[in-house]
Amino acid sequence: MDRRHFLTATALGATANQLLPGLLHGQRGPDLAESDPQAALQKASRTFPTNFWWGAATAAYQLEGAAAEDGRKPSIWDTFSHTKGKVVNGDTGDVACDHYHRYKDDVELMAELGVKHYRFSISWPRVIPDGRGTVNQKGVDFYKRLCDELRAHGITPHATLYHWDLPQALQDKYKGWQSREIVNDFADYATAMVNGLGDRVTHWMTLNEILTFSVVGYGVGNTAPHAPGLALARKKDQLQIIHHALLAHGHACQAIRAAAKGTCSVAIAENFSPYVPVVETPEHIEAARLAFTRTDFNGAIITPLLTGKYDPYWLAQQGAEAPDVKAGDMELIHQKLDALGFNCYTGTYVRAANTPAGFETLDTFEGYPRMALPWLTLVPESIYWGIRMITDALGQKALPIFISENGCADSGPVSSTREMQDTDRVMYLRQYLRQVQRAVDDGYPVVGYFPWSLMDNFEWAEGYTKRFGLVHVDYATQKRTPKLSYRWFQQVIKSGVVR
Ligand code: PNW
Repeated sequence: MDRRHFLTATALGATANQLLPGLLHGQRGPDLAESDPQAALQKASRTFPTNFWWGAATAAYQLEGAAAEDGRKPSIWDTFSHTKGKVVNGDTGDVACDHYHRYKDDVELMAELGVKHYRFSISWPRVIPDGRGTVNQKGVDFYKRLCDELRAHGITPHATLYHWDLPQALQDKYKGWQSREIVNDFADYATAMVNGLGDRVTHWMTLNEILTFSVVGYGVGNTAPHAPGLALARKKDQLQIIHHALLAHGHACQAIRAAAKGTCSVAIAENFSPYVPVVETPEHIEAARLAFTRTDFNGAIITPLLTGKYDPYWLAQQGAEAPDVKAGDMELIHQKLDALGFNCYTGTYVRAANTPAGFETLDTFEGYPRMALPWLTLVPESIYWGIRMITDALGQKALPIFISENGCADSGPVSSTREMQDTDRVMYLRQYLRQVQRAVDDGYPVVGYFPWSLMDNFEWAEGYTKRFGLVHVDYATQKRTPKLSYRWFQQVIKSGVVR
């Protein structure tokens, strides 16, 4: 029995089987492996399972606009983007892609692309403007309309509850994620959303990228800071924020399941750091495994999420900076997940070394290939090793993984008169997707892929200067134009093959 068949035969629980029918059972035509190795190699090469989740991803503040409409109140990102000098060109999400009004056109673009899954986020201050208390029905109704439109086109909605737009009221009231009070407020918000949308949404994600909104939002000295833009110098303060986020996730998982009327899938989208063995030999693969568990911040986030414990090696290194943990916290954090979302953009090369930690990470030099953002080095194998380490380093053999984000900013051209030839994005996505396919072939339980992003949108501190979309947006006219990468991805979905 090979690895893939072993996994699919033993690993998946009933819930996953109900939600992912046929997906992990290798429905890729006859398996020729036993009879003809050469044919099997060709057959296996670059094909995806027939029920693979082909999707696209976005987030509320980055594309909705309508910032003060129908009762929505400000989030920390409204405040931050309206603060002079925080975002390039003083850009804000006030209008963004005007998706709030143009969602029907945007669903049409998804349908034409061929995606059957769509990952979006709910704006907390749109649906509970003060963060706690009264639900704003007009806000909930927008997501009802959106979900109805998606479902009418055969597209499954995957809703993320928190993609960084914290209600400003909660930042003002108790300093947002710095306070443990947020745990209950977030769970109440989750309950309200399942009550309001649970007849339309069965696939939920709690949080997006704990590391980014905690350490980059509240931490120190980042050159492209995020809201609320604080610079808490003590590492303990940052780790406490992470701890609150982990608790909020756990409490929300319970809240979603308690409020759901039928079967639902609960996940989280995390950008844990993938480490790539620079040479794929056993000693360097072991080094990658050690790096995965021992390096900041995997041991602080993905390890407790999936195993219920902070990594012991990591924790010992924190000393007095370790977060305060109350009785019962780790149990609350450690909720069984139906799936794990992996946001993957780049990674770090590693090799075995005679160091106390047992490995060393390698630098990327100045001329190393990177996409149109300084941090976005091209490391396609990061997506394979990230998937693999969830199983190999954290022992999560039964956990379906989907790529909840993967993509790059392009270097143009931004002409609206002819096709946008984003050949750099085609190159980037093709290389990463081949590595996803490699993980599928190796038998790792990869169930879906959501490129970031469906369309150009507000790229946080970079404003509108960085474009991650498969679809170009002319912000002056709101005209949408599919780029070359959209056509390329359309073919991938249609054929189930990455070429
Ligand atoms: C993600 N890094 O953030 C977010 O989830 C999206 O909202 C965002 O638009 C997208 O990636 C592109 O930036 C990241 O430094 C921020 O490695 C920073 C990093 C990765 C992802």
